[in-house]
Amino acid sequence: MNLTILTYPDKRLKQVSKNITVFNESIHKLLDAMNKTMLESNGIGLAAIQVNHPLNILILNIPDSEGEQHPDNLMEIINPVVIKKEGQTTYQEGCLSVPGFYEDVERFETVTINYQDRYGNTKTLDATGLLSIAIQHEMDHLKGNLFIEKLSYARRKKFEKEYKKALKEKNI
Ligand code: QAP
Ligand code: CO
Repeated sequence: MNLTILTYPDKRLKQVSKNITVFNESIHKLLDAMNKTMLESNGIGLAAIQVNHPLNILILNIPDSEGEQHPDNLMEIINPVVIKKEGQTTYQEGCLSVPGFYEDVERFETVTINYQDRYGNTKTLDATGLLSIAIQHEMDHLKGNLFIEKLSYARRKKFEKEYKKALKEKNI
């Protein structure tokens, strides 16, 4: 399966993703292809909608304290639902669909989610730190939202200006 990452301002990123009801081989193939695409693009998180599959699937591979990623740390999260959220934290976020732009975003400090694994088994996860931030970032994708939509008016203007300039320079 060959996947390409959609980038802003592609309207397909605004689609609302749908739940998975059948946990078959085609879902496993999509998950494996998403993992390959994420690793090749130096990502730590990817939602299926970013590769043009509007399904409630996200994957994460949070780096260790040395900044290294390990295949064992891959998380596959299907049909996530936030059941608890607490506190407040700010982190300089980026996104594979908004390449080259990073900005501070406010998130809940901790979230608890219910989700399903690739076999359809239901799980609960208590997330803190970067994992919590990444889950919230990726779950926004499932609703058709990008992190730039959470910026203040002034920072959003700064983004539009910088991003348009970068797009122009790429197309020389
Ligand atoms: C989402 O983001 C995230 O601009 C995952 O040129 C962000 O993997 C979770 C990336 C912040 C938690 C905190 C971005 C790669 C990767 C770029 C990513 C780029 C190359 C972003
Ligand atoms: Co993203």
